[in-house]
Amino acid sequence: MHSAFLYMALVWCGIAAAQAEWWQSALIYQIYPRSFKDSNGDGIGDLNGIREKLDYLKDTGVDAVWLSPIFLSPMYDFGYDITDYRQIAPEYGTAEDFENLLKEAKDIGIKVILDFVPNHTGNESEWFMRSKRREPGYENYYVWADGRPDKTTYMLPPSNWVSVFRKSAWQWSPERQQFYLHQFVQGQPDLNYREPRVHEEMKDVLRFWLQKGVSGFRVDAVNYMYEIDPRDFNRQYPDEPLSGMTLDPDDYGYLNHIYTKNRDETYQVIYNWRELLDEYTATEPKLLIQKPTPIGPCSPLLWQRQQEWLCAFQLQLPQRRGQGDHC
Ligand SMILES: [Ca+2]
Ligand SMILES: [Ca+2]
Repeated sequence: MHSAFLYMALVWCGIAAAQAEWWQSALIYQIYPRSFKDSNGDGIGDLNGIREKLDYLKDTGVDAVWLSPIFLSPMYDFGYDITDYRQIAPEYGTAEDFENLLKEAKDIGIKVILDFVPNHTGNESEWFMRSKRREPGYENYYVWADGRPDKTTYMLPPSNWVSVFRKSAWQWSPERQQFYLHQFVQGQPDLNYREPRVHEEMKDVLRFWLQKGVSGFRVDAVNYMYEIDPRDFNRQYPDEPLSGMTLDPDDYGYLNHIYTKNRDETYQVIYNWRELLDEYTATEPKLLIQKPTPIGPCSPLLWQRQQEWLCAFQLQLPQRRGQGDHC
């Protein structure tokens, strides 16, 4: 999930901490790189364009910039379908351009936060290609399932699950002869967080960017990471119940999403990521933040260690005139 507009988020925290963290008084400005500033005249905003505007951002009072995805992507979903989590999209620049942006931002006291998209990759990802081919070690990187048989040989989707962007959340792979799950667009296969290797891969991604010196991550669609465990349902994915809210079976609101979002297993993953980020706090505490959340349609959360607990803080978003709750 993402918002297509830019906005400023004023971070606040209602818990009295022994020492205030930097984000408790920070002005964080979201930048969608494609539309922010084009530095080379090709019509596409880019990293050098952001770098050129750093002084302006500083003058505006910005303490940190959160960059919407800057990674290699076919752009089926505005860059949230990522082919390679470590590679900069060429239209945005190079790895060196990012290093220069990060350095110059730090030099003038602006922190850089990256978008982190853990629920799915793009379908051009090498991981997905390998998983489609059932390469050893990659077989279970994604949520794969056999189809349900009907009266003919035609295979029906494994369950009635509906994508956030309408129609079945399952897509047939002729190569693998199974369906894969995509909670968002077809080109965004869901990673399988019941596969331990996926956890390690994603932690390596976080380490890669932390070692470069980013100040944290905004986590995308975190409450979609886990689906129900099919081992609890005879190794099948069960249908979700009808919501009664609409008669359109292709509409996401047609079902109550009791098996596809807000699963309790998610919290342990967040704990693990928070621990990982805390290994990189020698120079500054790192930010881990998300929106929207299971507890409300417009309640961004910020996770930090508070003694032994993982605390959630609501952030307050200024609303544009005439606009209701919009995440
Ligand atoms: Ca450009
Ligand atoms: Ca998922």
